[in-house]
Amino acid sequence: MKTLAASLALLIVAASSTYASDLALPTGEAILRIDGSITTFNQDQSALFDLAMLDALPQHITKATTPWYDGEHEFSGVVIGDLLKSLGANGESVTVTALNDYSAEIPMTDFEQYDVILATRIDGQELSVRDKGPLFVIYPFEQDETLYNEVIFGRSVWQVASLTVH
Ligand SMILES: Nc1nc2c(c(=O)[nH]1)N[C@H]1C(S)=C(S)[C@@H](COP(=O)(O)O)O[C@H]1N2
Ligand SMILES: [Mo]
Repeated sequence: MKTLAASLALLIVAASSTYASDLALPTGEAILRIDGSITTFNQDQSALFDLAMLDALPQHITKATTPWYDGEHEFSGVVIGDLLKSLGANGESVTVTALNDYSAEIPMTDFEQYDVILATRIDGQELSVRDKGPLFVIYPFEQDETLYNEVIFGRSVWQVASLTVH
């Protein structure tokens, strides 16, 4: 009986440590912090990501003409809705904050309706900080032309540093 109790205790410890390590710590420079109403963390109450961690997730391409670059370009990165779901995000909106402290409030319904990506690349090249990188919120402008408006441009945050779910 003692061994059974010990085994059970071990199982619980093993299960909880598996849970805690669901999201590995970044080994490179952390370029994204997600916090607020999420259930998966790797540092205190936050989920930190480096570029390699984002690259390891399913990638999505949005080919679109945007107000920020001449002509059509291919943006690639993770679908924000998928990323949030994988962290157990639960909320009405997401505050997206940039390196320059610009921030925008994006209703969760946008992520349910559209494959909005957190682009890491334009035409296969990493987005540098001087070129609105390292992360840029890109809506699928070609999928729905009504997205081409000032409200959505305002939610199209470049130089993204963090997402807060609430
Ligand atoms: N990081 C960052 N992203 C931002 C902004 C900003 O000031 N900083 N302005 C937003 C707003 S309000 C709009 S309309 C567009 C403007 O882009 P533009 O200045 O390149 O025309 O970017 C959006 N994304
Ligand atoms: Mo704007």
